[in-house]
Amino acid sequence: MSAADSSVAHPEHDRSSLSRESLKRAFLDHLLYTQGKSLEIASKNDLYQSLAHTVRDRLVRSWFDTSATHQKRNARTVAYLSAEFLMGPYLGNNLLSLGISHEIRLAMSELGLDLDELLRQEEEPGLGNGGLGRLAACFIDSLATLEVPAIGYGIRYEYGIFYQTIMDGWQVENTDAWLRYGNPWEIQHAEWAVQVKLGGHTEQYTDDSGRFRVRWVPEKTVAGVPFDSPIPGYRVDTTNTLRLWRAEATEAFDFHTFNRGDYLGAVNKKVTSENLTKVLYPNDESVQGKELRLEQQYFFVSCSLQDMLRLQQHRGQPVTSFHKSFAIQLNDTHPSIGVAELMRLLIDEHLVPWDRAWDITRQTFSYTNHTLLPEALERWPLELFRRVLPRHLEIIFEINARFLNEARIHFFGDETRIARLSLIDESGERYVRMAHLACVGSHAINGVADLHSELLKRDLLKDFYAMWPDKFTSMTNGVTPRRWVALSNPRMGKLVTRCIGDGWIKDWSRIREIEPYADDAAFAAEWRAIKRANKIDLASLLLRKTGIKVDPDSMFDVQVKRIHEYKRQHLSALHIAALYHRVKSQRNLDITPRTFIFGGKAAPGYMRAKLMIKLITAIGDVINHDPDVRDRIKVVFIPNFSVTVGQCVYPAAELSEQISLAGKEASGTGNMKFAMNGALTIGTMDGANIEIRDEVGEDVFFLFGLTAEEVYALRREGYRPMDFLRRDGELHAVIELIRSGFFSRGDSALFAPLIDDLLNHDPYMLLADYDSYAACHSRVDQAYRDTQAWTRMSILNTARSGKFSSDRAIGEYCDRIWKARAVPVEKR
Ligand code: CRA
Repeated sequence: MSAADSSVAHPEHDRSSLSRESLKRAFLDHLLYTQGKSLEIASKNDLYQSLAHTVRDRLVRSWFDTSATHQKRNARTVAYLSAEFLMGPYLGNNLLSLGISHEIRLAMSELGLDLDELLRQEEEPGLGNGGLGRLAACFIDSLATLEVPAIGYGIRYEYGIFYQTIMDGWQVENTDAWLRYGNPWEIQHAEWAVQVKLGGHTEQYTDDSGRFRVRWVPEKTVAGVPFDSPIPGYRVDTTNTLRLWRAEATEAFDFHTFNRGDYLGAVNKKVTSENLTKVLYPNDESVQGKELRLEQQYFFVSCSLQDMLRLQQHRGQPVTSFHKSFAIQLNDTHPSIGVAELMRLLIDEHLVPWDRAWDITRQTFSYTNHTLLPEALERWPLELFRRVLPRHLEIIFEINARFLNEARIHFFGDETRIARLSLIDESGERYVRMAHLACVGSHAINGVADLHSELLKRDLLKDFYAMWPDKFTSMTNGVTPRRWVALSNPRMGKLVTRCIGDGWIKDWSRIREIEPYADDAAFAAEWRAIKRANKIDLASLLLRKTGIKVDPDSMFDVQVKRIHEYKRQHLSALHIAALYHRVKSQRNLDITPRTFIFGGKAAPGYMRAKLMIKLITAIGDVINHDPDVRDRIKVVFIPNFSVTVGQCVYPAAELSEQISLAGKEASGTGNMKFAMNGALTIGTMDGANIEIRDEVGEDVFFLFGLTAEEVYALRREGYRPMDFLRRDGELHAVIELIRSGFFSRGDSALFAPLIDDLLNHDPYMLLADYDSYAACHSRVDQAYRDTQAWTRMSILNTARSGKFSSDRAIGEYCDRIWKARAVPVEKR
């Protein structure tokens, strides 16, 4: 029995539908009636689909008891609006929530099937780029587990984040046709479809009662169809909903074209409408300013707001108390058009007067900012915006005029500040500033870690902070201990449960209770054995995926995250090349054997990031094959890092690389997953690293590098990377080695774009931090040799990671921003 199946009784445990016999029967029924197969001829996918349906059936009862309760109680509902939900595979997590993994495993094995193999069949829905999308997934897990009424609203992309392969060391993108074999976790609700207008123009008129009104005459209308997936809380009766919208052509629209006799034209327009939700933009923290992207954002936000208004009506509540029923969180600026859309719906369609509508809107929305990077700040060229959303532009102008009047009183005579605050950037070509719309239309604004929130107040949003200091708050991110410990690391879960019970799964702060075991030799030995077993699992995955054999007794030093210059994977690459240089120049060098593991995707158009992947794989290629290294250093790049791969990586890691330039990583959440699973952090004073270090203690954290303050100071003084290079002989040699083409079969031009940039500009200050990083790694090297001390640190690290559960984060959002509470579900 795994930790996941521990003694906590699921409320439905006594139900006969969860018995092994009925699970088996239901499974065989689905195989026959849903898949149309018998056991003898079923494909692996048939088996997986049947099992998934069997499990889904067992969620349906609590799913609609949940919505019935929420409706009856008219409970304040959190609507989490996010362009991305990076859910990861559902099956394992749903089994965990229901508490039936053990029974299912037995049921399957009695049918001669292996549950693990079926779990591996699931294609994960990769509907997100990285941290932001995965955060949304952790948050809806916590909302359900905390029994808070909530709906996740997003887009049902037909193609999620691309599937990454590595060819000759380069990233190659492949389409992710995740829906190819069907998605058993969704239910389509055609009856709740809504219509979304796009383009066209507006007209003013006076209605029958003499009221001045505006009519939006769209160029086209697209239908939004909701696809719902159940989000069960862990061992509670609450099953919330993730509602993702798919774009379809509207029939009305087709008829119009048909009537003109243009059959092919109608079909073509149908295809165009459906393009809206075809593909996820694969950029993490950079915007492309593409019309389709604005349409995607508007589409899902409009669908979601119309849906909430429908629910409001269904609950028998007036639109004017919308803000009492819904707390809408904007996950970054992607859904911020919601501010203008809710205003439009209230004013144009529900005839609510402006001031009242504005009041409702502001009380409804709150905004989370996720980055300070300028290239991620969304702004739309005004003309493009007008073309897609003519009515919204008018509304934004009106919001802006009223807002700037208020600002002028606040900042009397300070017109440069007024221009900075404006929702319209008029410094050159005109743009609509989406972050400003989000700030003005929300009652709360938060950053995702304390440093990030401070920097928002000091830099990016300083004018808004000066105007409305009380709107600003900090909410440090968190991750769910269900998926990231109980499900991913069952060995550790079992050990912890044996020692302190299984309360940690729902209340991760209780993990503290293992702290005394840090000095218990037997516990430490088991802890080590578990890490080793997890490393062996990962080693076999690496062998399968890359053909590279690694030593499970070497230190697993891991950096998995999106590939980005600010995250500085190339800093690690420089250090690895330096280690190699050392090994080559000192024959008998005594080093701790290490396996450097990398994983992550580069945005397809981000050439520098793609070159960073090539640099890592190229260095690895030389090192992995050089007999002088004697296998003491291995470098592996795992292709297609995803939630599924992450579940195998975090539990096996011993050192977690969190090495962004201070002030650049808003929070990070991988850092938390590593810490919970007992990997020590080597990191800078950036994002949530700072808080991790505060919690685990400075002696359990390998700190290096400039602080954000020092980074600013150095930049102010004028940063000259060459000054740092001259001081460091080893670094100089390494850079020359790369530059000479040593790692690129003599091609000295290949890495020039990266290297020249480091020497001349180095915007992420690798050279300034290099020394400190390399010295820190020497301390890591020494520390790892003392196995007992290392294990002790690892245990303490996990024991003190209690703060980083998304349950804590969601608790804070509920108290401080959403004013939402738990509503236990009444069973029918
Ligand atoms: N890329 C930040 O960079 C943060 C997550 C979630 C990011 C991470 O440091 O942990 O958000 N920002 O808050 C982002 O997507 C648009 O900005 C991220 O995932």
